[in-house]
Amino acid sequence: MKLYDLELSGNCYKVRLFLSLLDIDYELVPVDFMGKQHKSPEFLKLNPLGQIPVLEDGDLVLRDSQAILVYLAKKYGGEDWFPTDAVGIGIVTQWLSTAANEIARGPADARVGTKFGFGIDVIAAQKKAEPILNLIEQHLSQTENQWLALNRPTIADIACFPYIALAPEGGISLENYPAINKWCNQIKKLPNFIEMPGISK
Ligand SMILES: N[C@@H](CCC(=O)N[C@@H](CS)C(=O)NCC(=O)O)C(=O)O
Repeated sequence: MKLYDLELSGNCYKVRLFLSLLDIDYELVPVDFMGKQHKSPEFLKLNPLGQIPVLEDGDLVLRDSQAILVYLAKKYGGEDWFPTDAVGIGIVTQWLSTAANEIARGPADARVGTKFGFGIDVIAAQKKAEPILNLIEQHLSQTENQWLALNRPTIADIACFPYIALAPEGGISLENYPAINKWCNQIKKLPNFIEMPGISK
């Protein structure tokens, strides 16, 4: 199995983290992002969107970090990380969508704009981050929600964690979010947790 990867990318990190939690061996293929390797003709054959991460597993080539988490969970993680019942699938998937939309447009964009530029409106992204951080804080403040979904670690947590934990790099303080901080620390205690620049144990 091969993962086309960028160390500083939260989307790539969520896949690296999950591969580590599942204790799966794989080959890491670093992509020269600054050199625009992800827009090269060879890379566009793997992902016509020109984005990383991309996972190759045998004949399968898969783009999108959420899709990759689903694939890995189903193929290698049994029922634990992504259940098969309708309610479980619905509840976990609503958080995968939140990761791909509200978290991507809020804290993730604020970080990209602050750290890398790329013409992003950082103030607008910081404003968008507020309601989703408040929603997650409220959700995790309830005793029955120690985790985002099903009161246990699932790929919902893995999908949402990186760009929430990296929010301070986008100028968004997490100081007033005690339940989010507690949740981040729980994730950091999972067996085989790995770090990335900006997220340490
Ligand atoms: N929905 C995709 C988004 C992937 C994405 O935006 N990746 C960034 C790096 S973190 C990228 O490759 N950006 C280059 C571009 O969009 O042109 C995912 O979750 O994997």
